[in-house]
Amino acid sequence: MPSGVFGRLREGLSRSTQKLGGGLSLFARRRLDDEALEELEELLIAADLGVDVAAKVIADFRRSRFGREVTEAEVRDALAAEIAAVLAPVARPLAIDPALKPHVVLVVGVNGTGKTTTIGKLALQYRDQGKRPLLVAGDTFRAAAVEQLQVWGQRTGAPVIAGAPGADAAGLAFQALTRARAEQADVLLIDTAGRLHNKAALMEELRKIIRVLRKQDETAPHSVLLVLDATTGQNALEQVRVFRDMVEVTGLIVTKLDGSARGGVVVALAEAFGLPVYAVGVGEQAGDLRPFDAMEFARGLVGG
Ligand SMILES: Nc1nc2c(ncn2[C@@H]2O[C@H](COP(=O)(O)OP(=O)(O)OP(=O)(O)O)[C@@H](O)[C@H]2O)c(=O)[nH]1
Ligand SMILES: [Mg+2]
Repeated sequence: MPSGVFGRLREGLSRSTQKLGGGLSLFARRRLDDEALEELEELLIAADLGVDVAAKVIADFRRSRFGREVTEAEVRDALAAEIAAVLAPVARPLAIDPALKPHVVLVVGVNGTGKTTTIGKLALQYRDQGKRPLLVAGDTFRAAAVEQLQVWGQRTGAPVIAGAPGADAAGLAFQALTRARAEQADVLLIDTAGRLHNKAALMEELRKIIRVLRKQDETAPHSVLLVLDATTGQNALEQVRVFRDMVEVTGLIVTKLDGSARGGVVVALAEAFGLPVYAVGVGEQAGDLRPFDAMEFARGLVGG
């Protein structure tokens, strides 16, 4: 039984692998002909890697190994290397600029993807690094959302700025930035609502938050972090498109990779958008946010 966050990522990815891995075992000592390559391509697509990545990998295999007899290990190794090459350029942590007091991070994403939880996890990491984060409960519509962030504040020792239920999120963000500047906080993490069923209203709210932040600091927000839930599979790609139309997304955090059978979607995201993957979520606890490592992830995905 794998333990710890490494184990959980591997375990989560191993579910993706079962789709891929079961099929890959068919490649034991098999000649890579057209039929085999076609099967392999279908496997990659079924594992959520996306049509483009699948086509690219197959083209490479065709060039380098066509007609040869390959072992399962050889296919896995080659596949891991191909996937790691797609992932490597996007494996970039969220760099907090120490010259900014504060570095403003706006956190966006669809309902339930893990925005609030991710803010809590980030707050813990910053506290552990000796930084001073400040959290803003910008999802003001639900009292439960405010309370949830307050619990994370207590857990991590990070102050939380919250308003009355129904308070104006932009006004709250403005106040929070004033306080963060006065207190020389290192990071201001702004939680937001993810009500995508009213896209126009959400876009207006996010844009208003950004507008008022810029009244105090025209370079804010310094990062716009889109949180995606890996279990939604290919739908995550559509969410990136929608949010990129609303705000200037600077990077992604992909959550729920501990329980997901769809880790392959991270590869599709990397290929489609090239946005940095700042970190990955592998559980519900404060310590369950991991740096994104291209080779480790690729290995986990192909298994073996
Ligand atoms: N297994 C697992 N669960 C997670 C992870 N991240 C978040 N969750 C859970 O997903 C659920 C939703 O997380 P939230 O942080 O409330 O998501 P949110 O985006 O803030 O949701 P809204 O505020 O409703 O928009 C919670 O039950 C979290 O504990 C993760 O990496 N792995
Ligand atoms: Mg939330």
